[in-house]
Amino acid sequence: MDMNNNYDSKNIQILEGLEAVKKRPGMFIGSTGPRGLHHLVWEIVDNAVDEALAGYASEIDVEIFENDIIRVTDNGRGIPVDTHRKTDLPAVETILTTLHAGGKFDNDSYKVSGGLHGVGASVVNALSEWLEVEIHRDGVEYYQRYEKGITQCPLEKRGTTDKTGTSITFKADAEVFKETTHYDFDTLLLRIQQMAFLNKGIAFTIEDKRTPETRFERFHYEGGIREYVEYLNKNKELLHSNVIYAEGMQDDIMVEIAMQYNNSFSQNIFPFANNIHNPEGGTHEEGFKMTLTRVLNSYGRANNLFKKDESLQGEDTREGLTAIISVKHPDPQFEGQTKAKLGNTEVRRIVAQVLSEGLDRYLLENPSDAKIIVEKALLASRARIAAKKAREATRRKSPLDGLGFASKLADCREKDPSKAELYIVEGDSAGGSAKQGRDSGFQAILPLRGKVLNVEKARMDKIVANKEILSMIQAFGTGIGDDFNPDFIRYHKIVIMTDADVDGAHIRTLLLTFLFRHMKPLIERGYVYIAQPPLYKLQIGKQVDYAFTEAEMEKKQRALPKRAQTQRYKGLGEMNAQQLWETTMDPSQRTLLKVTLEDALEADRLFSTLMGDEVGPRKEFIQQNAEYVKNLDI
Ligand code: 28G
Repeated sequence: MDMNNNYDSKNIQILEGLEAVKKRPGMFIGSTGPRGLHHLVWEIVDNAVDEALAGYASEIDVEIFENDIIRVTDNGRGIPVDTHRKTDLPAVETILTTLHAGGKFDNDSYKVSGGLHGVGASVVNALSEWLEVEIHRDGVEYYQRYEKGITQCPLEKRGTTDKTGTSITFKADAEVFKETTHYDFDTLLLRIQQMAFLNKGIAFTIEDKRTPETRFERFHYEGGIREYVEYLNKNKELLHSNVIYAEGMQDDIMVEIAMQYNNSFSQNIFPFANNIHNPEGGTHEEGFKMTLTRVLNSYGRANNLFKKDESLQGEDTREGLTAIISVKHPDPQFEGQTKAKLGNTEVRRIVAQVLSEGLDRYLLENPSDAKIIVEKALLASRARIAAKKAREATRRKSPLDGLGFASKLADCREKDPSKAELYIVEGDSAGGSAKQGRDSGFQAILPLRGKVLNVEKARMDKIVANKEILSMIQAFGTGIGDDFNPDFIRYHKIVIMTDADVDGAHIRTLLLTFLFRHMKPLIERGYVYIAQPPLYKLQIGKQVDYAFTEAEMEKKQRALPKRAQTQRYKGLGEMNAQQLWETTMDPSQRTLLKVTLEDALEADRLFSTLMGDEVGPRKEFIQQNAEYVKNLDI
């Protein structure tokens, strides 16, 4: 009787939980778009990672089957199957059907991989058309199936086994994920590789079995984040060959830091908490920056490397630095919806201690590296002071235009940034057509004439001396460097319009590199776009149509009653003003590609590959330009 009551109330609780998830899936997994869909995989993988971090699993396999069915397998202990006294259900069924079962039913382990939402396997189950779990434990193989989170059969013994572990197979519910149930292999692959870097020793595999030509990758890094830093620095010229590494544990909080300088001018510091990247930083990054500045200053002073009155500012010590800070915390507090920032205040002090000890020791044991690092920071410091003087000087030249020279900007009448667009156009002739063709009410045109500087190879003093870059800064209204303020932007659409050839791709990359390195918030806010001019014109008499790819051109050609005359545009300059407007600028007809940088780490690798010293990878990129836009646009 008592048992029955309990069983019924348990059942009701399960159904209520399921209803809540199905009613508002976004509350649990962020969205029902592609992100939310991929999130299902991460929820399950996170549980496997927890089992591995607890020391019981060494291998995690992810498979994608036809119809976008996902299977995740680990070789851990297997989810327990014993019947829970209160619920009368096997532990595995409780975990897979009860909301937040993790928190309620076990307080034995601390979960390290919180996941973005950390909602647990029951949410994945509720949002799956079906889900099957297979457990190998104590010599027995167990199996259970669920549909939309509802148990289909009692936990079943299927035979004996000499393995242990858990395997979960599921198919996302297309009624929930209405937009798409397609998994992007590269998205899964990148995150799995990242997990492998962040959790040393765990072997991950990923296999795509959806098409006959299957893809398979294995990631296993005994060096963990040390190897991550090496990977990120791969196409860069290193200032010292060793990766500096420090680790430590305090109050159950684990801290790992890996860092290495290269000869570039950009800083790449990537902080993680519980395997989640925190693009807005937080206390771990603060502790790191603060300590790096303090340690390098005291080393420089103690070893007489500074001229008198000289000292390093924080930014000087980060020029050319690639660093990973990884914190694992039993109770991480994040700020902001997307866990962009870590808030736990005690972490600042612990990171500071770990880095201070590790870096002091490294500098002491490697005096020649130490000297190179401090001198790099000193150069940065001197350049920073010179750049400031240069900026002030150019500003003083003309009280009228802020930057001291006449730009070729043809502005629009609209002053409300949310309604205004700026087209950055390659070359004077295309600039001319764009000026004639545009709607000057809300479209401004900035033609670029000279060479855009490769900011990957220049310090701020040189950057602010480049005319093309100056006209952009002036047109944007945001300022640059210390003065940069994205709130002053004058256009919410900045559209890069270049020729569809190799030179055009190169200029576009130079522009994007500048925006990525020095105006990243504009990209993050979604203000940066790439125009898509057509590649072909089809014409029969007075009738004109356009095609954006060769395939589209051929398709259109086949659909026509007679053969159209085709023209391949080699550059924007070949289009007249009217054509440019119709195909590329008219908001009701054009396609714009929005530039997004969800994965800043990959973007950085991409830009340093493209714009760095190594010629091989860059050449390859220019040949595979289409792929590049896809990469930026994930
Ligand atoms: C394959 C896809 C995802 C998992 C385990 C192993 C245990 C476990 C998972 O326990 C909490 C604690 C004990 C009931 C723990 C096994 C202790 C002893 C586990 C996974 C509740 C859950 N033996 N492996 N959960 N327990 N792998 N992979 O989900 O009391 S989840």
